[in-house]
Amino acid sequence: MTKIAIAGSGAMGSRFGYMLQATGNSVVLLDNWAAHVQAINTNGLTVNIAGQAPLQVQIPAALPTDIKEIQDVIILFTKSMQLTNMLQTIQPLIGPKTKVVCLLNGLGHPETIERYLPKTNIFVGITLWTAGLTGPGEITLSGSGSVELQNVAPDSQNAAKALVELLSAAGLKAHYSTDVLFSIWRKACVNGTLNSLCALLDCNIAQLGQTSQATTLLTAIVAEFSAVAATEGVDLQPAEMLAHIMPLFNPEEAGDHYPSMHQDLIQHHRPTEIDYLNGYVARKGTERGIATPVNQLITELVHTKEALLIEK
Ligand code: NAD
Ligand code: AOT
Repeated sequence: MTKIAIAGSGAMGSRFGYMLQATGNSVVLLDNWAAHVQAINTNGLTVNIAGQAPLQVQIPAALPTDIKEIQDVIILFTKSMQLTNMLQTIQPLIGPKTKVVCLLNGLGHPETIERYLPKTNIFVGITLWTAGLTGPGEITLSGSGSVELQNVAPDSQNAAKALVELLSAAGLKAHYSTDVLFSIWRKACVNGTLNSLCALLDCNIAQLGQTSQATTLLTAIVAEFSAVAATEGVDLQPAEMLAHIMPLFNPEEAGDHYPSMHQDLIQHHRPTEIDYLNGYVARKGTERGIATPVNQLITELVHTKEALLIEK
């Protein structure tokens, strides 16, 4: 039985924790939202799946400061801006053999995690699963997804493959990636176009796609992502990237979806992950002498909207 802590158990962390416990692992959900932790411990995690009666799943939850036992595996699932704080808090749970997995959206997370543990124990990737947090102790799940994962240190390939097995055994459809940095950049570019524009323009993905300006906007953002990705050895071809994003406008794909940045900023007046998407490209571009005016402006506009909407 693998001992797994989910560090950040909002929508996605709860989904992964629920699926991993269901296949016989020992899972604890860690989260800083006290009402959420209390609701899970009192009533179980409520899991809503379309067409099924809600499940009440008994699964232990705790504040990150309340657990001190060394874990076999820790899966990080905070929002990007909460990652450093979570890594600091969970230090007592990390032993010399603890494997730490990061599937957050956004750029720069491996470098952040490397400040807290050796590269040999760090595994990064992306996931196409989704989830919603409907209230304290309650998640809503729909659709299917997958995970791509790779080791950061070259000699940790076997450990990465064992993690892929662990996730796949739980139905999470994990795959070992041989170029996860490319996948991370490609997903960040999807989020850096669709999430930021839909949040700023208050629309869903299909509505953005119906505007005559969409192609111009996407082309300008993607060109800068591509130029900065190249400085990290990632070949993000602008034409291929646009060909990857455009089909998502279709309601059969992701058209009906309001991206998570729209949900965070416009619907719930919460801080966004902009500094790890367009903000990362703007910052690294400036540091490396690459012009990134479009991503700089988008980052400033999202921060301005945060200042207008988020109560201090
Ligand atoms: P989330 O917003 O559900 O949870 C993140 C944290 O915010 C949790 O600690 C949660 O408890 C806290 N939180 C949420 N609502 C709160 C409230 N009302 N009061 C107090 N605290 C609250 O985050 P998520 O959607 O699970 O995302 C985690 C990471 O996974 C992010 O990097 C995200 O971009 C990425 N991701 C999300 C999805 C998705 O469908 N949700 C899909 C792929 C990747
Ligand atoms: C998305 N959306 O990742 C994913 O909402 O953060 C998000 C997100 C895949 C395709 C289109 C949109």
